Amino acid sequence: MRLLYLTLFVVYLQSAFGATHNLTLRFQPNTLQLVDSNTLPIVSIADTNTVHPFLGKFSLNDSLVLKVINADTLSHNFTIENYVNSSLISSYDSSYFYLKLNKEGTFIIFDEGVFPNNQYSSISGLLAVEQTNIKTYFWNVREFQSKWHQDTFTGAMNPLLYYPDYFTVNNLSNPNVDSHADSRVAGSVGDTIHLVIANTGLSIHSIHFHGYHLKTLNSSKHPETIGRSKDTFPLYPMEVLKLELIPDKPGVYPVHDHNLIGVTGGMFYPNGMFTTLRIVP
Ligand SMILES: [Cu+2]
Repeated sequence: MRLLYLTLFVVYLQSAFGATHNLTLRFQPNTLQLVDSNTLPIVSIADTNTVHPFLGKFSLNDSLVLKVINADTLSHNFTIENYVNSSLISSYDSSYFYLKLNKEGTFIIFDEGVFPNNQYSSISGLLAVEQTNIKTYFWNVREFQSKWHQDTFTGAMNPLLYYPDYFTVNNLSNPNVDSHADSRVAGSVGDTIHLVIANTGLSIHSIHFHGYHLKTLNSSKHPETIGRSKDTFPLYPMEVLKLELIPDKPGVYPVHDHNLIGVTGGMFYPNGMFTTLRIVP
């Protein structure tokens, strides 16, 4: 009987205070394959050795025991917006963080070191603390200037000479976004679909949806836009938007950066920030 009470008490604690998760993230020198034959040296921040942007999904009031290893030759400032405030981790050192996930939303994980070098040359991730059963897609969008990448590692990077030439959704460009199931939005007429878009680049991107209007549920930088229903959504650097899509008709409709240079890759159109929504009856 005493054991039963104890078990019930533990179940109560877990529902009231959330589960505890262990996670290890690593700053790792890496190579990003672009949509053409070009590659870029970058520093990934992820739980595995991948250049796909990290996405950690947890429930509100969960706890996170987070170990961050810096496997790079340079120091990095580990930051999670609203949770971890620019913690310096020396080369080949590590840090532990204990996070109580009591703030709902999606937050950018990035290197808040020397701006723009560190933020730019690191692949930013997302921490999603969402209390929902609704199907949610996550787009981590950004741009790259291929010539800049050698400069970021020698310190010669000049923000006044920024002319990006590759534009990505989750580090993929058209046509590869559509073949990535976690990136390509798919559903049925009448579904409620959420889409979180984070701009982890240095440029403004304006995402244009064909076929449907979406509603802004949240914006980390422009709360005055919450509740608006429209088809084009500007995203400022480091802004996170949460949108709601309830498709009213079936079809395959394009979504793209309305700044048309953003639909190119290595000067080729339409090899950039372009994907399609696939809605079935
Ligand atoms: Cu358009």
